[in-house]
Amino acid sequence: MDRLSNATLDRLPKSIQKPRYERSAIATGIVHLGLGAFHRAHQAAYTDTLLADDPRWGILGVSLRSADTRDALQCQDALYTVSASDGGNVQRRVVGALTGLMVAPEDPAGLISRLADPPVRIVSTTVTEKGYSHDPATGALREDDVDIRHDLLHGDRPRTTLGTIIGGLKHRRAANIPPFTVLACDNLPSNGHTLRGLVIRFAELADPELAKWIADEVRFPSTMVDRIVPATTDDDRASVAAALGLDDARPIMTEPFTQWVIEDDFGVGRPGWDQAGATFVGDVAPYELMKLRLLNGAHSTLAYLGYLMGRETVAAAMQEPGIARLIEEMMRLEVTPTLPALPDFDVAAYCKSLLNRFRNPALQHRTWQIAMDGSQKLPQRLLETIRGRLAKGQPIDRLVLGVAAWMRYVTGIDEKGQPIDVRDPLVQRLKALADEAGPVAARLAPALFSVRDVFGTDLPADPRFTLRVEAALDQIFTIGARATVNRLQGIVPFDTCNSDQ
Ligand code: CS2
Repeated sequence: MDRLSNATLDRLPKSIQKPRYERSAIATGIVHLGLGAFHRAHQAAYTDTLLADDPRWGILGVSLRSADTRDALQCQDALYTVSASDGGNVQRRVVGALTGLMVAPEDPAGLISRLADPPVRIVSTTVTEKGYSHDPATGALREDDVDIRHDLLHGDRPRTTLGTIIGGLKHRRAANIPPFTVLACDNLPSNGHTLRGLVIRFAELADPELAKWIADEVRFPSTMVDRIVPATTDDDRASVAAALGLDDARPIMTEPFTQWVIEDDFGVGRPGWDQAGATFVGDVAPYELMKLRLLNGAHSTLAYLGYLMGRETVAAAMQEPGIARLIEEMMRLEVTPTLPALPDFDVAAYCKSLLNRFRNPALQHRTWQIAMDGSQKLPQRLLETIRGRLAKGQPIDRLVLGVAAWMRYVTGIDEKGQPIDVRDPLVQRLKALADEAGPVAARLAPALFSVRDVFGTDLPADPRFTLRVEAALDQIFTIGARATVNRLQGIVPFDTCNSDQ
């Protein structure tokens, strides 16, 4: 079968939307760091919608680690398919917004010079939580990180996202080119503000003059990004090829829902992303908190509990009556009251739509995928909510289940005695603590509380938190995750009903 490419675009079936613009006339106005599926399904799709009216905003997509995505997309002129399904209809479109592809480690100096191109006015990031080289509990720069130390010494060939951004800004300042706007698009609270603090701190260590210039001149708007985009499977590639009549080695499978709320604070111009459905606002913080605590908090809880119950996907985990009820109650009773008011926004309807999105049978979103990098995710997804509730003396019984399930998960052995492939930047430390403690809640919970990067110093000192997590973990060890959740929910398992008869 032929490959999707510029030359084969006109062979696409009519039902498949394709770029309505002349691709060769698109300029590169955005450099995006982190060319994963999420960016391609989200920001690149918004941008694709408006390129016909404004050709200034093509995207140079930069992979930060492996060359796989670049290699695959290169053979298809950086075109790819986005398929959106709610379990019924599938809408497919081919996105053409990528004007170039790079792999950062292959040519870090070349990347810096691209960042200094005058037409580039935005540098955006989806580098995942761990890509910010910061301490997730405090937001502070990890100054002792080996890659940060490397970049402080070798600013011309950076390894980190921060070093790359600073390298580009330094070049622009030296060449008297106005700075680009830095647009953070990861699931971090106040992501723009957080990134600004990290970039400035890094620059202070490297070049205080530059740090001052950045603080005065560079904008870092915050954004709330939302679209569920699971990793693509071979089955997805096969179904896309069948629909297109062409091979696409990097298709995206996602849901119809998409949301992007952006703080309207750009230095040197921005695309009219609102014409493509994004919302520009003065303050993103309430939207970010809502999304992080409701969607992502629920996602992580579903991931750890679901995985422990042997449920491979989020949709399958939602078929556990105990989990579905837990998630609904957690969002309504424990998370929603911690959120700042958003005028004209119906949070109850938002929660309802989240439950439907989690149930979407078309998304093969693996619990294992979401379980990754828990040490970087837990603080903003669950622990901040817990802090807020403890400060008001409110109960946290549902929220602690996700924390306890994470502790059980990082032991690296599941409930059937099988190994778990735990992926986390702290995996060695977590595993060592878990091995030393053994499967005993009274030992494992305190051992993991000592990981300050995750829990800070306040939570481990608050028995209202520690005793509840420990009790939940103890139940998970003794009766298993399913029975623990069901017991909290008062759900009598079917087999117990039978044996009672
Ligand atoms: C997920 C997110 O992998 C994860 O941790 O919770 O990627 C989630 O799917 C997105 O934030 C949805 O917008």
